[in-house]
Amino acid sequence: MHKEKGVFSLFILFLGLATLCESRVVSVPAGPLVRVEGQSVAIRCNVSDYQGPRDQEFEWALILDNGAEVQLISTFDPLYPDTSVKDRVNSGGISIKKLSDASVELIISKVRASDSATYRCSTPSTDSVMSGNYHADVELRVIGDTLRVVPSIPQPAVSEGEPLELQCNASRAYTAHTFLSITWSIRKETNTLEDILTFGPDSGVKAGQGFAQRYADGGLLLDLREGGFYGLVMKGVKPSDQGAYVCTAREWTRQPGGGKGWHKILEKSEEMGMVTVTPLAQSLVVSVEKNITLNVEDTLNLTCLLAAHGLLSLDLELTWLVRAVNSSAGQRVLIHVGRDGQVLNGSELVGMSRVKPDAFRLILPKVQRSDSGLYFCQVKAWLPQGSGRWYQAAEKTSDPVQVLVTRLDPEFKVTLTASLTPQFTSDPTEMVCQVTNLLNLRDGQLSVSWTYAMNTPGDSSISTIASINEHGVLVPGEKYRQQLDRGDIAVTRSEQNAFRLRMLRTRDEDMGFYSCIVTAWTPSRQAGWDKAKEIKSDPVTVQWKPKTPVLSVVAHRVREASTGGSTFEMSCRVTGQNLQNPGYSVLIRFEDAQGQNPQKILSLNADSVLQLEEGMAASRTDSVALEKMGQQEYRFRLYGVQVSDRGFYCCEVTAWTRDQSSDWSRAVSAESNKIEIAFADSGPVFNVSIHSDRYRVLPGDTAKMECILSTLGATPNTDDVAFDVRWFQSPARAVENGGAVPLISMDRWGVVKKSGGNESTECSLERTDRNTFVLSVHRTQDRDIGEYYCTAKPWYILPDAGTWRDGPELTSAPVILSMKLALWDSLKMPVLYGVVAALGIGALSILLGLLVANCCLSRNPMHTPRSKLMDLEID
Ligand SMILES: *[C@@H]1O[C@H](CO)[C@@H](O)[C@H](O)[C@H]1NC(C)=O
Ligand SMILES: *[C@@H]1O[C@H](CO)[C@@H](O)[C@H](O)[C@H]1NC(C)=O
Ligand SMILES: *[C@@H]1O[C@H](CO)[C@@H](O)[C@H](O)[C@H]1NC(C)=O
Ligand SMILES: *[C@@H]1O[C@H](CO)[C@@H](O)[C@H](O)[C@H]1NC(C)=O
Ligand SMILES: *[C@@H]1O[C@H](CO)[C@@H](O)[C@H](O)[C@H]1NC(C)=O
Ligand SMILES: *[C@@H]1O[C@H](CO)[C@@H](O)[C@H](O)[C@H]1NC(C)=O
Ligand SMILES: *[C@@H]1O[C@H](CO)[C@@H](O)[C@H](O)[C@H]1NC(C)=O
Ligand SMILES: CC(=O)N[C@H]1CO[C@H](CO)[C@@H](O)[C@@H]1O
Repeated sequence: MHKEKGVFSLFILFLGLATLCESRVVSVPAGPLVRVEGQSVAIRCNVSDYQGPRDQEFEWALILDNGAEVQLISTFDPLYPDTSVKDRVNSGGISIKKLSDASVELIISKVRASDSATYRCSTPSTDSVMSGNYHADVELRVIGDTLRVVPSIPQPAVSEGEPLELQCNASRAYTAHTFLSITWSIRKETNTLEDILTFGPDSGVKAGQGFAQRYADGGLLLDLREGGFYGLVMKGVKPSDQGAYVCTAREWTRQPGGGKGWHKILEKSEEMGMVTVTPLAQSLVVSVEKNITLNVEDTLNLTCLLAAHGLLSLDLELTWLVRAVNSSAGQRVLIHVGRDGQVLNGSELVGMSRVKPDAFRLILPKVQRSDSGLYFCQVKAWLPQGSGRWYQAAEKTSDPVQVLVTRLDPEFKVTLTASLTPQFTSDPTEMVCQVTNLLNLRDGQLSVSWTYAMNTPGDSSISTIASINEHGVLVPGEKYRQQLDRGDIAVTRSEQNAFRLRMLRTRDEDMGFYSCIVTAWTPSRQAGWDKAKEIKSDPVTVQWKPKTPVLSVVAHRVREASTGGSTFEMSCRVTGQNLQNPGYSVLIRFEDAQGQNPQKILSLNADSVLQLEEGMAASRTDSVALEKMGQQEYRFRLYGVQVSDRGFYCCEVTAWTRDQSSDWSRAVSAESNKIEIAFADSGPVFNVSIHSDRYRVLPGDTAKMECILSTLGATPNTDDVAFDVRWFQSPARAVENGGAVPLISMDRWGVVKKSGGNESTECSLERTDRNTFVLSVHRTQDRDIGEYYCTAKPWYILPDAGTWRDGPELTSAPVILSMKLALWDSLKMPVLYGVVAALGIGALSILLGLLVANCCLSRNPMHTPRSKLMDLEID
């Protein structure tokens, strides 16, 4: 009551004031009013604080730019409208509506662009005193409809959890005084349009009712860009977001009166299109890999494979379950891992890991029969919901796989291969027995047994070479014990599951069929071993064509010994076949010309050591040589060939092979063709030559002359040669009668005899060395002048007969001995006569004398012919 009283008293006061200073107020909305062409425009006009009747009249007119007024419409004067607008007024295009006593509305039903102008609302005065304003102006601006909306959805099909982008481009021509808002809406099956979010007309954002929480959680993001691009990103879409999307653009002006309110002047909606959201449950696939049969104590290894759209952005909760095959009991959780990776439930024995983004592996070690069952995995996929909240988007369970745990027998395969096959006798053989695809052996053992059969497999003559039993012990076979002991055969376990048989030297009788038998043993209850499985390999054939070594030797003459004393040379070329790494030894053999008395001369063994054989005379050791010239050639040389060397020579070559033991073993021998040394047996050839130390002696001097004997051709041993030597003189005067006088001789026993000749001649004969016989003529006189020569009769022992035999007598060339004194005497007289004549008859005589002397001096005394010599002697 008190309040009402107060209001009333205020009203009285106000009335009083108004009566005191009353002045009319005509008001229109503050301009400019922006409207879109074709729309209907209503402009209100109020009047207040007036006097007179309550009901007031109004007039609307246009003020043109030049200030002229065009009357539009009036509340009381039907003739008021200007002719230019009469039609529009009459047709109701422009009308005025009385809202109350003191307010009207000017209504232009389809405003035109040309209607842009200043509008004036006037009230005729009903006041006693003109006071206040009687009209008010407002500007109307009519703009074109240029708003364009172009929506697009780049990805109209998305998966649950993925973001959805809604793009809307809005543009318009005029922006002055107008503002834009964009609204994204969705139309679901219910066919009602639900606003998601509105941006504008100020820069505010308003989320629709159903999306406020999502906006608050950050699930809706605005993506605003230049050029009128308005984007909205909806994060983590759900199946409920499926529907038709609509984009609405609205153009606004501010509410008249400068208030905060907005006036919508234009609105355009465009269908963005249908968006389908694939539920995660639809793309999530869970499967477990195949049925498996395991041995007791094996490790169960199962993989749960996942497939889902956007798998990596999911949080996964995984459970492995097992159900007994005969499902009287329910299912049992093996392991349950939460979406944070924490094990929520499960035994410590069970292991699980995410081996790949889409694969979870279950490891269950040491399975027992009771672990048999149907295994499956269950997956729950969680998606973020904003603000750190998650929701379970899907749950899937795989089909079960059957795991059967049982006791399995060992399984394996055996392959036997020959890694070394012999090509020759004595080559090594090696075989490998490989156990592959070995399964289920676990604590078991493998044993191997090697067998040999001479003929085709299946033959009853199979014998065991050796075995390595389940304890790893080598057990030799009956017939092979010795070879195994010697190490000729080795049986080993070379790798984990490979066995090796090696024969160092394969004999011809080792050819045949070899097999290995592998046995798997499992531990028995009584701490022993049970034979679980035995497999025999296919046989391997060891066979080679025994190749007999072949050797051939060809000898040929390199140097012919055509005379005694020359050098003989022979080459032997060796060709070997079917020999492995051979070495050769060479023996030179000799047979005499009759093909008898075979003798060994010289040999070179496989290690190239030279040895003289017994058939070689000690005195001739320097005369023979045997050399290896190349890989397969040998040279034999015999220096100073003698008669006794005549005969046939050949090379005997032996090929040796060497095995691992590095001892040479004889393989094959061959003898070459024979090469003959043959030359005519002329016996030794002797030569005699003479030599004097001086050819002219002074009377009384001793003249020495040497008779030198030499042996040519086949020389007998020096001890087996002797000579009968005789010296002769042909005195200068005796030459004319052709008589030669024997002077002195030495027989082959060394006995010297002066024989005939001039007894007064003093001479001696001595043998200065084996072949030189020196004659010395002492105290030479005229009688000693003349020709000397020697004769020699050689004697030698025939090597085969051993008796002395003489050769033909040899005569040396002559040597002339002359006197120096005789020459000097011959020169004395002419010189003397010359000097006397020179003194007597002068220069001419001297010249003559010189001429004579010259003539005499020009004679060479050495080669004085015998006749001149005699002349001089007479002088
Ligand atoms: C006219 O008066 C009404 C009612 O009092 C008011 O709502 C409106 O804003 C006024 N208009 C103007 C232009 O003053
Ligand atoms: C929207 O505007 C952006 C930027 O101006 C442009 O790249 C895009 O192509 C427009 N989209 C449509 C559907 O016109
Ligand atoms: C696994 O075993 C079950 C039961 O025996 C059988 O129905 C299923 O076909 C098997 N699956 C495969 C992949 O072998
Ligand atoms: C399980 O099996 C996979 C292949 O099938 C293998 O790579 C992996 O090592 C196994 N894991 C174990 C623990 O045996
Ligand atoms: C399931 O039951 C059947 C019949 O009782 C039996 O023959 C079979 O062995 C059982 N299977 C397993 C895995 O226990
Ligand atoms: C684990 O699973 C078993 C049976 O599924 C249940 O009885 C037990 O309560 C679970 N434990 C936890 C910690 O969830
Ligand atoms: C004998 O010896 C001499 C001198 O040494 C020599 O000139 C001559 O040629 C030799 N005769 C023969 C047949 O050898
Ligand atoms: C036997 C002989 O012929 N004697 C002669 C040796 O030489 C002297 C001198 O010349 C002679 O007188 C001998 O008659």
